[in-house]
Amino acid sequence: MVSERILPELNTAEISLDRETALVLYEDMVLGRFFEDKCAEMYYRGKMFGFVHLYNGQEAVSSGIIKAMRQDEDYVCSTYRDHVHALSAGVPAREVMAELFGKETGCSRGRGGSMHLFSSAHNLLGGFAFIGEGIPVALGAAFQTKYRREVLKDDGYDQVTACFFGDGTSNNGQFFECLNMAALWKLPILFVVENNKWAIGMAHERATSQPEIYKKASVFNMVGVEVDGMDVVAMHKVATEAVARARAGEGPTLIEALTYRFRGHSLADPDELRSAEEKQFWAARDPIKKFAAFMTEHELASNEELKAIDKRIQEVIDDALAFAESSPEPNPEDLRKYIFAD
Ligand SMILES: Cc1ncc(C[n+]2csc(CCOP(=O)(O)OP(=O)(O)O)c2C)c(N)n1
Ligand SMILES: [Mg+2]
Repeated sequence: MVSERILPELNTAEISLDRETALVLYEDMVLGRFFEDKCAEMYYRGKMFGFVHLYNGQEAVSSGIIKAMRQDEDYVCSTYRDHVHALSAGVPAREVMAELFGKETGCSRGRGGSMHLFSSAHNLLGGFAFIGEGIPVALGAAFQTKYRREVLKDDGYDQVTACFFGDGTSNNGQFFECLNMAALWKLPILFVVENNKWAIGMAHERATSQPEIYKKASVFNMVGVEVDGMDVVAMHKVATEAVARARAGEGPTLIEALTYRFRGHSLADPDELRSAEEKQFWAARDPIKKFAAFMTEHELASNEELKAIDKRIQEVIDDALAFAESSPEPNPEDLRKYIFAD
């Protein structure tokens, strides 16, 4: 029997989730899942190239956090596992898919690919191939918000930044340096660690002296919380509280989401290091199935309504694929375009 670190079930009697929010969360998680499944299909059919890191299993983290924020106003900073964060932040599936095909219509004009999604329109600060690279960038976004508000006295700036990264990345120096600065300056930022137990083939407990990452917040006098990353209701609740704290000028939060990736590290990974038992344990906690059951149980939606959403989202994905495939390649004459700001 595997012994897994999980949290007690959320007491749903304490939760009041309205139908509108629930539908947003469900739809966003399904969008993420179907998008990634389509990527896997395209990759294995030889139509998509390069490194592709999928997010299956972790959807509750992206949807729960980002849907508690203001779309296009707040900032989202991702990693190389960035497709679903981009979708939750409002980047159209067409633009994300086209980017993965290296097309001119992609959100990074086809120059970035899977690990470098970017959208100024949706305040997506980027996907980053180097681990921990996004943390100082997110810190900078949070700093400029606070600087404009408090030093330049512009009340229009009250944005919150969400910075996502993995358990393995939390052992890197940027994590500690940026936590210190964020706490010192009370920056409006959420550090969201997606603890999926593995950093490629390195088990989390083998790589860190204190596996309970949220506890690392305390040495910086920061709020640290652990949350069930397979439960979108729990994620959304924690995110709503952290966003309110950040927006009120009360500073950052370190959120450790206990989650799991259902596929290998990347689509090139044969995924032979994790035991079948462990994979089965987490597969049984599928966040989408769990939330679908929650919604029907609490009469937030019927099974038929959920099926209709699934069908509609599949059409969005099919449309995104057709768009990506029929879009033009970047013009070789534009090779030097977008290297520097105009
Ligand atoms: C600075 C740097 N060092 C090493 C790597 C190689 N690398 C790519 S992913 C990864 C593991 C990251 O694991 P984690 O932070 O847990 O994120 P996950 O892949 O689980 O989402 C490493 C070491 C890298 N990309 N950048
Ligand atoms: Mg990890």
